[in-house]
Amino acid sequence: MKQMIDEWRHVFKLDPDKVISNEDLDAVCMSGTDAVMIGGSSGVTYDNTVDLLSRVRQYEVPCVLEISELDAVVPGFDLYMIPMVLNTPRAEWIIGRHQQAIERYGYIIPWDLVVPEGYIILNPESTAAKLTGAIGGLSISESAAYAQTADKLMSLPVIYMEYSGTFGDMELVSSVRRSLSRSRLFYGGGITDTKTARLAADAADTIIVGNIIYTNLAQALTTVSAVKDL
Ligand code: 1GP
Repeated sequence: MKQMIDEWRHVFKLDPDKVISNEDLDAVCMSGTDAVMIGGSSGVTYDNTVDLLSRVRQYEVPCVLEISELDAVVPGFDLYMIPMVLNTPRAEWIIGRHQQAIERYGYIIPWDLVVPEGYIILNPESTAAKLTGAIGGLSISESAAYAQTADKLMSLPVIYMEYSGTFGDMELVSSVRRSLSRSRLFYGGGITDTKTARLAADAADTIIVGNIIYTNLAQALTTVSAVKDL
């Protein structure tokens, strides 16, 4: 099951705290994207996560949960993505909450469906950066060193470069990708059209498209073919 991520080039990320009509959800799930990821930085609850999962489950597209809230972990997803923030001095976001979760729920965790993600949060204005106290203004070499720590020391299967809300520095992203040996590089943030989708897909292994789904669905849908045609 976990191997499916090696094939992903394009993922739509849906926020359980945002409203999406059945028609728009149909377009997202039938778009040809490789997976739908459910996750958000605020307002994620058990109820809104169950609701979105049950709607996406009417389609064949793989559906994975990116866990940000322990009380909103819902059974029935294909995979569970677990962010471990690399560029924060606050240990709770690297390992602390994870340790507490495992102490409480370790006996029921389906480990074969769990995929840890080494997060590098690069937009200091984003909710995730503020929440986790992410260190901003990272250079290429500092970012690559975080990524290599996750790749070579921690053997994390995924590094996620998170620019949520703004389009990132593609030179930095592609340099980080070149420094990796085994981890897959996910990129998310500010992909809004064919051009930004192609640039990001050139720099990273997998691109994540989020907010534009809610502000301009037609343009969001063009990002799928932009990547698949590369
Ligand atoms: C957010 O990386 C994703 O977690 C996607 O970012 O919402 O800016 O597309 P956007």
